[in-house]
Amino acid sequence: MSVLEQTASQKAIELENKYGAHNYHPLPVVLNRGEGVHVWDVDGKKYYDFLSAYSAVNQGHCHPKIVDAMNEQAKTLTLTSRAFHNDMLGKYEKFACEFFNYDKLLPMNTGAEAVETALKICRKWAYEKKGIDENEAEIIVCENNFHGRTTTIISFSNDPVARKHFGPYTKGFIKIEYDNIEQLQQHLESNKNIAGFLVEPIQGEAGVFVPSEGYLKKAKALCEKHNVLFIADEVQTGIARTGRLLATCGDCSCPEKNCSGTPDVKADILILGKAMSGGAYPVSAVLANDNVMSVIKPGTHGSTFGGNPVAAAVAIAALSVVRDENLAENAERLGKIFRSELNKYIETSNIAKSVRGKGLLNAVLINDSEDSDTAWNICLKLRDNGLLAKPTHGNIIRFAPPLVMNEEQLRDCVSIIIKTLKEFE
Ligand code: IF1
Repeated sequence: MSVLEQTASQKAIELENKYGAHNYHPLPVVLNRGEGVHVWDVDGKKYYDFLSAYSAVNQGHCHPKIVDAMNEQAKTLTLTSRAFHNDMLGKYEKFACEFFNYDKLLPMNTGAEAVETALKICRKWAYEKKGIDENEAEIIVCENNFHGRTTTIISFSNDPVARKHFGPYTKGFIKIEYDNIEQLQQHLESNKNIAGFLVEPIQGEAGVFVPSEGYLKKAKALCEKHNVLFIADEVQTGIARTGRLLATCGDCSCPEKNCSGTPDVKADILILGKAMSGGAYPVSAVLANDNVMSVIKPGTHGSTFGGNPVAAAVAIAALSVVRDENLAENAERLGKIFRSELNKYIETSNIAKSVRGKGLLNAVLINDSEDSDTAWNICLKLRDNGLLAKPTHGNIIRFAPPLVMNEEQLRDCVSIIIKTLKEFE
């Protein structure tokens, strides 16, 4: 087909294929506009976004308060590096520390960088505070984890595609089964070199696995008992996604007037990313109290863009939106409606096996083998029907809309999802 005959979508996809590394297999749709819970493709077709850029756009696409904050700062001062002070970093650090109730914040940019930072802080604390012998520290992680794609992080992944031919791998990690408190206990009781336990409060990429009631609380208590740092990776589950400000819902300065549950745990190291900026800018952060963060001294860690003035302004605006628009409460309420309506359909469905999740982080298990392309084909049909979602693994489709969605829109989406699933019955 000549370039002239190509559609705008085909042209855009062809450019990516020709000039871009092929490190993704996107759904064939080319977007060029986002607003709130909607995105539009280059042909002007409107969609509900049910992925939210993997929970980075919790506040909705192009939230005016976040975009305005970004624009104002971008016209004033974008980057000083940390070689000098600026008037935005301290304000952001204070705002976020009070928001999540921690003494200190170390600003980074991506989720993986924040995870790496947390691992470094944990190891340094182990040697300098706990007294573990140098280079002997071990950090416990969970099978089927997803914490990013750096060499160290994929070293403790068990996803063969994410690991293959990226060795040699970083040592010092022990893998245990997710949601298995006995295994955690065994390792903590038998190994004096354990420095930390890194865990996703809900395993997102693995397929939205919600652990048993009380798992996180028991894990935190075991870590306390054995002087091990509990490290919560809330890059995907944090910032109101699961119906609470944090899935771990520590005793943070939760904006909820009446939080829906009793706080489970307060992580020793909290890792945030994605929706820290509402998807407008790369912002991630590691929060901890002074007893842990004090191991970080000048020269021990850094980043050119970490905590830059634009990131600072964007993050303050993004977190303010979460608080002022009660996004956690909204996610909690709409998530219950979503799972209730899907469960009613599932009772009589032969294509959908189950729905699980918390708040507006949910997934539907498709009744087909893991290696089938049914989930992918369902997502293609959802796209045709005006809703964008993507399978996580094989036969699991993640459904995670922006948290600014209202009940009418959610019910409209539920009917699109059920109508589409019925086409595969
Ligand atoms: C991809 C997955 C989601 C994360 C948790 C750290 C990071 C992520 C819990 C790293 C990032 C993204 C990465 C993106 C797809 C997406 C993803 F499918 F990969 F696993 F959301 F589930 N901790 N998750 O979920 O943050 O460095 O990306 O800012 O790499 O394909 P990042």
